[in-house]
Amino acid sequence: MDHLSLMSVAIAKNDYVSFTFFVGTMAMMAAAVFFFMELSNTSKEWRTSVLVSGLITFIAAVHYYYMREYYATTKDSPTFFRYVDWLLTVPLMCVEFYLITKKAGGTISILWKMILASVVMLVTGYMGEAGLGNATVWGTVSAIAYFYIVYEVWLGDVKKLATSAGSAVASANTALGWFVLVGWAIYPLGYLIGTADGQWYAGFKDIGLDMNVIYNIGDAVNKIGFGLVIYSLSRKAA
Ligand SMILES: *C/C=C(C)/C=C/C=C(C)/C=C/C1=C(C)CCCC1(C)C
Repeated sequence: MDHLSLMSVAIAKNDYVSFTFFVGTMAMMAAAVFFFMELSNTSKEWRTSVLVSGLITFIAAVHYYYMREYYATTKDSPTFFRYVDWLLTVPLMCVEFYLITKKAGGTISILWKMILASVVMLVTGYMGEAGLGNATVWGTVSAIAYFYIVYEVWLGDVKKLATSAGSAVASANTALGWFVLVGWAIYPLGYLIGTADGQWYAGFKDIGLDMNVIYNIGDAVNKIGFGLVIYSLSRKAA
């Protein structure tokens, strides 16, 4: 059999983009159901955090459903859906940092700084990917905003608050910090591949690296993994 038939859509065996869109849709759906179902046996103080994990994966599941369809019919990157998804889910991840540090005095102003930085990171990334100007320039601006978020989580206000909250919160912040430092760094790699035409590193595309596959792996790691860290914190610190 050459194809996996799926409604009207077929996935060729070596079509990793379609395959990861499909698996991504299922994984996000399953994760959302899991987080929502676990709400009823989550202690009250952690319920909002687990709820937000459910929302992040639910929003992603809906976008993956459309991205899969868009790619299957056009064979184009679903850049618009991708960035709408991120514009909704990345600020919600900033809300997670706020929620876990709130007990140690986390403020709305820190939350807004994080959200603002994430919006700058994503809007400039969209400009670069959509071809609205120089991709290297937009990518650089986006990376500066990204490093600001890394700074906040590892050395700035978020870090200080998490440390003063002690044990469980501090270790959760460190775990989430690794997602931001390593997990989120997957995305600029996808961006470089996606905007590689005419650049010195264009050859990386020839060895089979694909922007959408990289983004899909990044989303699975960061949305589901991040949610599971929050979930396990909610069990330990109950
Ligand atoms: C669930 C979605 C997540 C966690 C998305 C995160 C996206 C990024 C960290 C994107 C970062 C980018 C750069 C740092 C530079 C190039 C452009 C971007 C937008 C891909």
